[in-house]
Amino acid sequence: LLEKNVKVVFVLGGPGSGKGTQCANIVERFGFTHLSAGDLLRAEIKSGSENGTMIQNMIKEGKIVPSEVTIKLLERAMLESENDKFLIDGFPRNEENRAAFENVTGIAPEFVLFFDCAEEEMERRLLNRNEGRVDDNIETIRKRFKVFVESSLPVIEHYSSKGKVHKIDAGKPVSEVFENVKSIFSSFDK
Ligand code: UP5
Ligand code: MG
Repeated sequence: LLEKNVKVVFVLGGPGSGKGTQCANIVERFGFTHLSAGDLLRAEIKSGSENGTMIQNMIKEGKIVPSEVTIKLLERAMLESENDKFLIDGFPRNEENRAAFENVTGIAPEFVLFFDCAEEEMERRLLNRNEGRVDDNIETIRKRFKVFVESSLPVIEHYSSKGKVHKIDAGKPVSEVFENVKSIFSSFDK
């Protein structure tokens, strides 16, 4: 991976803050490859992997899957890709994820996007999504919010202290959020 000279942007924010939605726009406009850690874990469940049941149980409880599992999936996806720039969406989710990724891959992110959104708005979005996700019910949503505040916000604070975080108001309509996202990527590309 180091030989590929890979560039990584972490896309972070609470459940339903719009990470996946905005990543799709960034891919189209800026040529990144989108790697959603949650999507990779859900694909791993579907593939019938030996870890599938464990992953499914953790997602249902809103808990964070052991980092070696997630990192392996991310590494594999980056190695298989022809691209050299990646949006890593929804990872790292805790300090252990963060340290393990940096140790195992040797990669530090170029910067971090933080989609900041009120819980009431995120809850509304998740309850309206209707994609059949096992974690889109009010009990699990509450657990996901708690894990986000307790475990994931410290990761954002870590990168913030290094001056790497671009915080975006994600409570606005999709197109307005993307205007702000665009200005960050445009100045980065130069
Ligand atoms: N929507 C989006 N933007 C909108 C806007 N500006 N205005 C109005 N509506 C908007 O959006 C959610 C919904 O809102 C959609 O219907 C969308 O149309 C609408 P989306 O873009 O999907 O938001 P996103 O932030 O991607 O929400 P998601 O639910 O995917 O976030 P999570 O972080 O909760 O989910 P993820 O898939 O990353 O993780 C799921 C679980 O997997 C975790 O809880 C955990 O158990 C496990 N996991 C790990 O263990 N480790 C990992 O590294 C990653 C995941
Ligand atoms: Mg998502």
